[in-house]
Amino acid sequence: MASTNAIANIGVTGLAVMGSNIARNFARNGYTVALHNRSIAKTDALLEAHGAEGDFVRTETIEEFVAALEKPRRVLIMVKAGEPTDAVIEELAAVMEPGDIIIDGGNALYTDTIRREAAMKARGLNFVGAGISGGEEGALNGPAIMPGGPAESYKTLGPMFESIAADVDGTPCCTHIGPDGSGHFVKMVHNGIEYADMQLIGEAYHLLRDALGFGAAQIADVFTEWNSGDLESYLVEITAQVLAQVDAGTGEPLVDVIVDAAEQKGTGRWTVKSALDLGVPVTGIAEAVFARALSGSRVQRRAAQRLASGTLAEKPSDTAQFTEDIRRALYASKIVAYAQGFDQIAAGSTEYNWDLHPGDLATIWRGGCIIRARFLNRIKEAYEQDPGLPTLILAPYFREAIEHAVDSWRRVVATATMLGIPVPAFASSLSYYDALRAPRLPAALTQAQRDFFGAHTYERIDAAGNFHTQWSGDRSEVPA
Ligand code: NBP
Repeated sequence: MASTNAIANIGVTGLAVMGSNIARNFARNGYTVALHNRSIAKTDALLEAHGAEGDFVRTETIEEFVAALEKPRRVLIMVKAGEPTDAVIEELAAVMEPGDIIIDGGNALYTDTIRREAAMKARGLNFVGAGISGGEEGALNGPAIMPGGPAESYKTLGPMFESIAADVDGTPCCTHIGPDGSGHFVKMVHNGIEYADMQLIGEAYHLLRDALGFGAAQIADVFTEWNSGDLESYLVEITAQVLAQVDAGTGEPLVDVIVDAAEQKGTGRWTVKSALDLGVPVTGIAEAVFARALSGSRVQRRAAQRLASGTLAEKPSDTAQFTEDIRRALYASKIVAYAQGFDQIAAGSTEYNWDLHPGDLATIWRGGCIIRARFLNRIKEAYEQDPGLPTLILAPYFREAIEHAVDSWRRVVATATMLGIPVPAFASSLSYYDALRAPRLPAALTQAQRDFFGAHTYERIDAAGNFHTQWSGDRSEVPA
């Protein structure tokens, strides 16, 4: 029911697909929701289609919108990230009062959120950057929500967010993440992991198609079967559905008539840039971002199509065994991608003094969000057993899972290479694993080279301190 004089519990501004669905979700959960959009048409369209779902307050101007809210006022911004978000924050801040709460639920870059939080704090306002995952369906029926910002704000916002979030076994997929930009930071890494997960699934599909010659419908059946085991997840489930979809126009599998150039909106790229700054090797995520860019390099791809392949191997003869090898390689690579993502979260937490709890993230990512998966229960348990785990790969469950998979993983990467099928994420994840467990890396040589041309010094394995070899002199070693 639309009414004009209700005192709203929360306001939502930005009523495109995400904002509308979140507003409806709040209303369905018993909250009175003030509605605002830059252009009134979206507000009216929402009220006309769904006004009967709960109590909404229609407003046209920002002043009217803010006046419709109970105090402390809570406004959720769901507009396009970047400049539009800054513009809306400024408009709101001009009319809001100390103690009011502005929440940005868009996909903001976490450094923007840190900046905005500081600016709003200086004006006496509480600013909450909240990562929201789950796409439009999640927004309506229960997303995973990652709110950062002042702990004080979570006291009033927490119960509201928790009531609209997804829940798994009675636990809401929402918790206070930490100060300022931490909510958007973990949402960014979540999206980076999503990129890696999707790339790994893509490589598995590519191998089933080109190494084993399976058609889309047959591959759909493989993914359906995989979804009943360790790989059970939203992404594997929808992969099976997508592969089973037939194009109405041609009668071909839909996937075969879609242009093979993947696009991106930027959160994967942000994750990799941040990881570079933090010095965390997120190789799986980086390969996924580069793989999308390569797929979109249409000019180079067209020009390169006749390049030599070298002598290719025969396709695997044992179809069932190779299918199982791919499943295991996918699982092992996925463990690596998540381990790397959690390493980045730990590094971000240290860098910004956020005191993040990785087990909490695994808990809230079990439902509502795009990377929801059975496997997150295992991550949650791993951090419960050892909160100081140096890497997820060392948790007993994951260590065992990788040991069980490692021969298959090597066969898959070797076979793909011999068949000329690109598997950048499978291969780099395996190399990462091999590098982590290597007793000696070639980095000793790198250090010697750096000392040779730049006198950058090195440490010795048998003495404390730094040393330099006088390369252009008598080549004797001196303490640095
Ligand atoms: P969009 O990202 O497409 O943004 C459209 C909304 O922004 C409209 O309400 C539009 O108003 C408003 N807007 C723009 Br554009 N410029 C504005 C300005 N200068 N001042 C005021 N309003 C302005 O909407 P969305 O896809 O619903 O996503 C909303 C947010 O949620 C984004 O930050 C997005 O990254 C994030 N997100 C999206 C998803 C998803 O699956 N789509 C998932 C998770 C998070 P108008 O109607 O007047 O043009």
